[in-house]
Amino acid sequence: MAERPIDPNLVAGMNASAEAALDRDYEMLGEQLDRRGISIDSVRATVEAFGVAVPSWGVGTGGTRFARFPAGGEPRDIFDRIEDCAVIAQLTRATPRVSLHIPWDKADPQRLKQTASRFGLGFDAMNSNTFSDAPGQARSYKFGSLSHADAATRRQAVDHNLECVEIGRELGSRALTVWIGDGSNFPGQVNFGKAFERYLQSMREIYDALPDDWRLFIEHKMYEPAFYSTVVQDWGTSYIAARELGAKAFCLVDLGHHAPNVNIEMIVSRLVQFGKLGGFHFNDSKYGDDDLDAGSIDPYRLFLVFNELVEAELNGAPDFSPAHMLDQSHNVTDPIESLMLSAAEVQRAYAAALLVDRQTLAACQEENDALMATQVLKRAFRTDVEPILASARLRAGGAIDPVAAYRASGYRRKAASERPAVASGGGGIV
Ligand SMILES: [Mn+2]
Repeated sequence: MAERPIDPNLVAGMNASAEAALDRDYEMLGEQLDRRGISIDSVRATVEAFGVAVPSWGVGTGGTRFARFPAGGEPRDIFDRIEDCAVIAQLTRATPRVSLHIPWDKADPQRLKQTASRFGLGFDAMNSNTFSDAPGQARSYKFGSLSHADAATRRQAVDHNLECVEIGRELGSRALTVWIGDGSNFPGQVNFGKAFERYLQSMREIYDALPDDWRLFIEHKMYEPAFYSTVVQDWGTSYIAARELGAKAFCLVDLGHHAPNVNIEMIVSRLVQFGKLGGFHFNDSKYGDDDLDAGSIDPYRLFLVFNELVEAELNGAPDFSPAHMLDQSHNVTDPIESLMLSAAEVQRAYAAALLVDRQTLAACQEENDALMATQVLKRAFRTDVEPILASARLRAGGAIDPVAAYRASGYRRKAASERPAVASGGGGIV
């Protein structure tokens, strides 16, 4: 039995007092769905099997370019971070894996493995960092890394990614997400073509060293840390790079990395169609471009993305096995609470997308009935699937109300007394 950081008796007691009401809500929703020809139990089973990875860096307090306001009980190292992730997994039962960022999370791989498995957690994609300088590093990434004009700097950045793969192999990870901050702040600063060619060359070296059963994720980002141009600016560039590299390279869609009005669900559809959708970083915009809790601003868009994913699942799309990860930062909330609710938001979008009447939708599309087609989607989106999510959590040993259980547990207060505050006054957004 995995170690549980929150007292299971407390969770069981709170669940017991909420269970009768949940049962009634579940039954009523079940009746409603039954009339629509949907089995609530099968939707719940699908939701139960769904997992989203938690980013290790997400459990610390982030910040903005102005300042960071660290809260009490912040994790001091990767082992504290894993314990915080275990709280999220225990109460939500939706986050079975942790995604590590190197070098921030660098530690003895055996100890990392032991700590994670003590809590019943696994490791998701490894994340490289060549967007900031590590202490003692020979060459600076101030002017880029994989696309840097200087060959020795590119070499160092490639080697760092190879090291991430090596660490990941020991941990049982099967994917590498390559993070870069390469780009320019001024017109003329960088030659676009040369920079992209250098990036591709560096990525080929990383790709060639990848184990056969690994996937390489390329994440596009149009804004920050370079503000005029970024080397992997958009999904088109990401797709070109993934296609150039080969069958193990895929595009990663971070919901925050798009201009306003961009149709993200259509990008998802395109990538699915051509077998290059690697996975997601879920978040929402309006805290930076990509750091707000998933579903905070535009839950309908999150639903529309999952609508495409369910469609792809049902159609048996080729090479379709997207990785689901959260990638957000927390400035004014407790990161554990934010991550628990974000995991639930992602599950909610998935559950609602499973309710779409696809036969009627296809018929509306054939008949050019725009109004009814969009109503089919709205009907699924408007259905309150909370009883399905809560029931899935309860059956899997989680909490009917994860935030209430977390607050009642006093975990943060206890952590604050055990973990001395980390002094920091600078910006800390990632
Ligand atoms: Mn991201």
